[in-house]
Amino acid sequence: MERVFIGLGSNLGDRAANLRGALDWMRGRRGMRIIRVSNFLETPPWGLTDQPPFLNAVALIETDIPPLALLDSLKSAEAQLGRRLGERWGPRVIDLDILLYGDAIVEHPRLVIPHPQLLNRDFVVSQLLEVDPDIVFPGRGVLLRELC
Ligand code: A4P
Ligand code: MG
Repeated sequence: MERVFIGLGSNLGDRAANLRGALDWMRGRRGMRIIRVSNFLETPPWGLTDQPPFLNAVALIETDIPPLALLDSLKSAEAQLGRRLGERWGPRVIDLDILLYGDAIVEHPRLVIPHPQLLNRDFVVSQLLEVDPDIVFPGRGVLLRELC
């Protein structure tokens, strides 16, 4: 089993219900177990700033689903939960990102882990540390909390 941190974000519709819907989806999934979930945090839009504020959360799960299969699974969850394709970084009902996957480093055309924007987004770092203050950042051998 790998320890995987999933970033959840929503800025359309009933944002809290959307995050809860995604967590319920994970709970019902074979090969996936939720260990801990951060608080839901309202954050100003990052990247494309002309859009509504987000509600963000981070979940720590244990899973034996390999990284690319997990990505496909999360993408299908997004579609089931009502996400329509939109512009990059634009408003969305639900966004599910793989932030960290154990200590794996993945550089694939469809998947980059650690998530490329992770260290640029303070709210992601603080929610990761809320869920586990002792995360070691893959590849660097340092504690995440010492990187910020
Ligand atoms: N992809 C590559 N690596 C990953 C990964 N680690 N996890 C690829 C998930 N997906 C990954 O993602 C586009 C493609 O990225 C996927 O098909 C996958 O192959 P997407 O979710 O369809 O589109 P996106 O989310 O608009 O793009 P991107 O680059 O994933 O953006 P982010 O980083 O998800 O940013 N502001 C606040 N306050 N809170 C937010 O949550 N989120 C975004 C989206 C922008 N601003 C935000 C927030
Ligand atoms: Mg995304």
